[in-house]
Amino acid sequence: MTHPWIEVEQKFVPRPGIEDRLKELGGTQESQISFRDSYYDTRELTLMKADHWLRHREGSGWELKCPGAGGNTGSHTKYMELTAEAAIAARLCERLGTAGLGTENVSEMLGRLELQEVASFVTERSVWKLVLSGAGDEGEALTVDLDTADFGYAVGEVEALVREEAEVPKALEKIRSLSSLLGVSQHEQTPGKLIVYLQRFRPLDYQRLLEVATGKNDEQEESAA
Ligand code: V4E
Repeated sequence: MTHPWIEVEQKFVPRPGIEDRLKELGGTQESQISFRDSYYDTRELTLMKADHWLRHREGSGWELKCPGAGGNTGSHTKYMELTAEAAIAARLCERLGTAGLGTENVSEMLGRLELQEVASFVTERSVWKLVLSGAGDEGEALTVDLDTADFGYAVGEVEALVREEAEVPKALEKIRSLSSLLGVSQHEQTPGKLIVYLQRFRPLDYQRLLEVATGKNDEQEESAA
């Protein structure tokens, strides 16, 4: 089986003139696309609380993002992206403690696992590709996505997709270099579209996620003490 992709990324607030800056740095606009994402979870947000994000993207299908080895720290994040339905189904059963559903079709599993739509929104995305000169491996471009969600939130993302954990440090280095050239601070922690959607439209769910994140931090601090 092919390894799933590991997505390494840093989000940022797009400043005015960002597209001119991307052009100056040799970037090219690859496409302008629009898609609807619908996120699913149990009523108790069992998946999101465990940092698992199940969505259906119109035109691409099902995707499950889960933490990569070593977890996520600092301003950048690193997630494993599962797109094969059999792999998604197996991970969902593992997380939700069920087995023998008799199907690997994710749409069919929703009802049986009591997964319901938590958020749904359309994104207008401008996709840019850029190869950093002097980075050694000229062939591997970074992607910069400039997104605007239909509920009025704009966010940018510098992203690299790699196959192996060993490739992550280099990807991170490139992301940091490009972010710095774009005037993005290494410490900038910009929320993604879903988090802002929950904050605005499902404040109680947002609060529950925040409590889990804070609880985790407390535990980490306690174990480090
Ligand atoms: C991983 C994750 C979420 C799922 C959405 O991921 P995201 O990268 O925001 O999707 P998108 O559409 O912008 O990019 P694409 O997949 O097309 O490249 S929602 C939240 N997280 C992780 C996370 C977290 N646990 N806590 C906080 C404060 N932010 C993010």
